[in-house]
Amino acid sequence: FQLRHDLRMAIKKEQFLVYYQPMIRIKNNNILAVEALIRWNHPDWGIVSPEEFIFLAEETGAIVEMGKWVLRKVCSDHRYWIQKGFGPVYISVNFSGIQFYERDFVENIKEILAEYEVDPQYLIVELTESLLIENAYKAVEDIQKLQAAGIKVALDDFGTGYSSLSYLKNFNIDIIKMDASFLKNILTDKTTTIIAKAIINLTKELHIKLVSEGLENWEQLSFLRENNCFSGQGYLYSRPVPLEKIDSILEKGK
Ligand code: G
Ligand code: G
Ligand code: MN
Ligand code: NA
Repeated sequence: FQLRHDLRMAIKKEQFLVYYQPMIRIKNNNILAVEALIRWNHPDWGIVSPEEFIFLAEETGAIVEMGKWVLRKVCSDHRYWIQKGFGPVYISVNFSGIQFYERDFVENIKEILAEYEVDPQYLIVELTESLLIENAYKAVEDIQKLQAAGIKVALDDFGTGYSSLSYLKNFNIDIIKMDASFLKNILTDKTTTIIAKAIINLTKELHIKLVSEGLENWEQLSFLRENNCFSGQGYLYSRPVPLEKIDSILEKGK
């Protein structure tokens, strides 16, 4: 299939882009961090979403090189923001299981950060629940290694797996990203509202920072305000946008 073939050439042909989406502090609208989201600028198809090609990249193993490319780009953008006077920006990067279970996963990250002289404390590694249970023993070990290097660990799509509360006990997580399905249903489904409130309170007591994903409207924002949720991310504040655009957003928030 053509896309699979094209994917192998995409790094060399410089067709990948990184878009960024801000995570916002609910109580004051400050930008806490930006999430890096890869895009593929395909010569025939235009901007292709990772939903269309991440699984292909995983199948062929191309995901490993792609992931390193993303991290290098993120480091280079981080430096550029410092030069522009925005101060160091926290950047959150997604990793899939194939990447996480690579033998030198942590070492590779540390090397790239060092290569670009980026302070590890500004990197957030996003992992999913299902990834962690694949090999819980190694996951615990590598999360420790990441944190020992100063890197922060986020649990992405929280609440969607078979989960979930055992993760909080067994893995030392810095940040939880509550899946968008919660905010989507809080206004119509009472049970969802109760669970979302419980997640907000639970993470607070555990001193874990909570980011609510899929924040699209003012009603959802009021819910997060009323319940003192730490952070939100979604179209209400900004879609994932290319570098030029996130620049002007960061500039405003400086
Ligand atoms: O940005 P959104 O459009 O469509 O992203 C779709 C999915 O692709 C999300 O689950 C996101 O976590 C994943 N994704 C985006 N960028 C990357 C990346 O650089 N690496 C990995 N492994 N997944 C990514
Ligand atoms: O799986 P992960 O959480 O990494 O991916 C985030 C995905 O959610 C990306 O595809 C991103 O484009 C998308 N996204 C970000 N904000 C919103 C939003 O407010 N609404 C919806 N429906 N999707 C969003
Ligand atoms: Mn994510
Ligand atoms: Na998510």
